[in-house]
Order: sequence, then structure tokens, then C-alpha cells
Amino acid sequence: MPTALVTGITGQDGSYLAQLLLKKGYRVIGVARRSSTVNYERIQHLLDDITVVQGDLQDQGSLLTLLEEYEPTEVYNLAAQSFVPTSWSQPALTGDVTALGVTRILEAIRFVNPKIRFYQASSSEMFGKVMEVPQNEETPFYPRSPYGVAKVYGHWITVNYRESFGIFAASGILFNHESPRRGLEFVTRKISDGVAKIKLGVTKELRLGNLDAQRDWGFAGDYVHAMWLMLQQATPDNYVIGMGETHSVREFCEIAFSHVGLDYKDFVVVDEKYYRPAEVDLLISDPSKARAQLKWEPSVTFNELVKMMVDSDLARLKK
Ligand code: NAP
Ligand code: G4F
Repeated sequence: MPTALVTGITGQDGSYLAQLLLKKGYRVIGVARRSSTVNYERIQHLLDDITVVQGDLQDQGSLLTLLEEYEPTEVYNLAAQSFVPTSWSQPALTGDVTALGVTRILEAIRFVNPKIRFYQASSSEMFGKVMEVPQNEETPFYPRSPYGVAKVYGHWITVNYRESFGIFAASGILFNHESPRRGLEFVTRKISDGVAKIKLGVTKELRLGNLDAQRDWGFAGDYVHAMWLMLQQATPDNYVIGMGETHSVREFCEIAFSHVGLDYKDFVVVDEKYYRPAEVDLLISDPSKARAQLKWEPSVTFNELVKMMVDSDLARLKK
């Protein structure tokens, strides 16, 4: 039975990837960092089928021990300090986890078993102030936040361990992907949760930042499939994963509010508190390489995604 070790198991992608790997017959070892209260909400339904172990990307020894003990054939590095605004208030921590953490896990692979296949969760935030439209695997990076800078490091150290040590190390440059399991601080979930609360009369307004920012949003369940496909190829490579279309935050609001019969203009308040020191104005992917080589196709459209998230928050809050 193949064994996959997944860092970031308690996160959005960790939960969807674990589900997919179980379906494919893997033994799944999920790495969670120690906290004073457990935060297993996203993997509650999987706890009988996966093994959750303690480890931290800031702790080299824990990563070495886990690889020795569980002998994975594949490692998916999904753990990160992943929220862009926090990367300005905690830039050094973001660098330590999101950048150096990648080196620590690659070093563990190099020492314990260089045959392990490795997936790095790279990000479209690396394109930042975009140098071309749309963005593909060859587009130069211009990160606009400590998070983006850390992800550029993670990407290049992955490429370097591939080229220097022959490790099967793939980098998936994923554009924004969302779901009902998305963290409440990210804009899509903040909107779907806000819409549900307004519809149910729990609150009267939704305070947001830059409504003109444009993102290429897809469904997380589709994107974890691309991660797995990257590790099944004959050779490791870099792949852009996205929908190939872009929408503004305003458009997300329009669809989400109108889905419950409301007009976003009556409830959304722009609050400069949510503006960023430097903005990523426009992201749009060119995923043609992934479509041709991985045969990857998304199954959920942008409109379906927005409605899925609003419906899920409505159902959750009604309970
Ligand atoms: P997420 O929900 O924020 O999950 C991040 C995970 O990392 C959580 O399980 C978190 O644990 C864990 N983590 C944080 N610091 C850690 C540490 N020091 N040691 C071990 N684990 C740690 O993020 P996501 O949306 O699932 O994204 C998964 C990965 O893809 C991240 O690397 C993210 O940067 C990247 N990415 C995401 C997107 C997207 O649109 N979602 C796009 C491109 C790339 P706790 O639960 O304990 O906090
Ligand atoms: O939802 P966001 O916080 O996601 P962001 O910054 O694009 O980052 C996410 O996607 C990346 C992939 O490109 C990942 F690598 C990263 O880990 C994370 O998952 O913000 C999206 C846009 C921004 O332009 C922001 O300025 O929405 C705008 N926005 C407007 N009002 C807001 C708000 N963002 C948040 N979080 N909260 C607001 O109130």
C-alpha cells in the first residue's frame, strides 16, 4: 500500500487531499502541529481512516523522525503560514515556516530516503505585480508580500533539490482555490459567511477591503487532484493550476448576495482597515500545460463555487 505524508492536514487542502488519497488506496499520515486545543474540524470525518501525528515545519528533528518512522513514498508539503495580511505582521515567522520549512522537509527527504516523491504547494502570489497576462510556468515572479517572497523561496529550493540531488520534487503553482472549508479570514469565505449571516438576520453589514482586486478562483477539491497527478508523472516539473478566468471581489459579492435574493450594494461597506500595504491587483492563469500533460480538468465552475459556499454557510448557521 503506498503511504503519503501530508503536512498541513488540518488545513483546507489537507482535508480534501486526504479524502482523495484514501479513495485511491493510500495509507495517509497527516502532520499537525501541537496546539493547546485540537483543531481537527476539517478532518473530523476522516479520523478513523488516517493517522494524525505531531510535527512542525519549524522543527527539523520532527520531520526526520516522521519520515524514518512512517516510510512514506510521497510527501505533500501543504503546511504554511498562508494568510497574506499576517505575513506583514509576522514576516519572520512567515519566512521561517513558509520558506525555510520547505528546506527542512527536503533535507529530511535527502537524508532519510531521496526516492520519496515531493509536492510543494507553491502559489500564484509569487506572480504578485504581474509581469504578463495570463501567467504561466515561464512568467517571471514579482512577489508583493512577505508571504509571496517566502513562496518564491519555497519554489526555487524545490527546483534546486530536483536539479542538484535528483529528488522527484514537483512544484504546483496553484491559483486561489476555495471551498466551504476555506478559512473564515479569506475573502471568499468571509463573503459567503457574511451573506448567510445577513440573510438569517444575525448581522446587518459586511465590511471588506479592495473590491476591485481580481482573482482566478477555483474549487479546492479539484485542485488537490492536480497535486496527486503531478506526483504520478514520469518526471518532476512545475505546473500552473487555475481556471484561466478572473473575477473581481465585487463580482463574487454580486453573485453571492443575489443567490439569496439580496443586492450587495445594500450591505457591503468598504473599510480601509482591510486594504493591504501592497496589493496584487490581477491574477489569471494559463493552465494549458497542466491540461495537456496532466490531463487535469476542473469540475466546478466559478458560479457553482460561489453558490456552493453560500449554501453551505446557510446550512451551517441554520443548525
Ligand atoms: P490553510 O488552510 O491555511 O492550512 C495551512 C496548514 O498549515 C494548516 O494545517 C496549519 O496548521 C499548517 N501549519 C501552519 N504552520 C505550521 C507549522 N509551523 N508546522 C506545521 N504545520 C503548520 O491553507 P490551504 O488553503 O489549505 O493551503 C495549503 C497550502 O497551499 C499552503 O501552503 C498555502 O500557502 C498554499 N496555497 C494555497 C492556495 C489557496 O488558494 N488555498 C493557493 C496557492 C497555494 P494549523 O491548523 O495548526 O494552523
Ligand atoms: O482571500 P484573500 O485573503 O487571498 P489572497 O491574498 O489572494 O491569498 C490566497 O490565495 C493565494 C493564491 O494566490 C494563496 F497562496 C494564499 O495562501 C491565500 O490562500 O484575498 C483575495 C483578495 C485580495 O486582493 C484582498 O485585498 O481579496 C481582497 N480583499 C478585499 N476585501 C480581501 C478583503 N481579502 C480579505 N482576506 N479580507 C477582506 O476583507
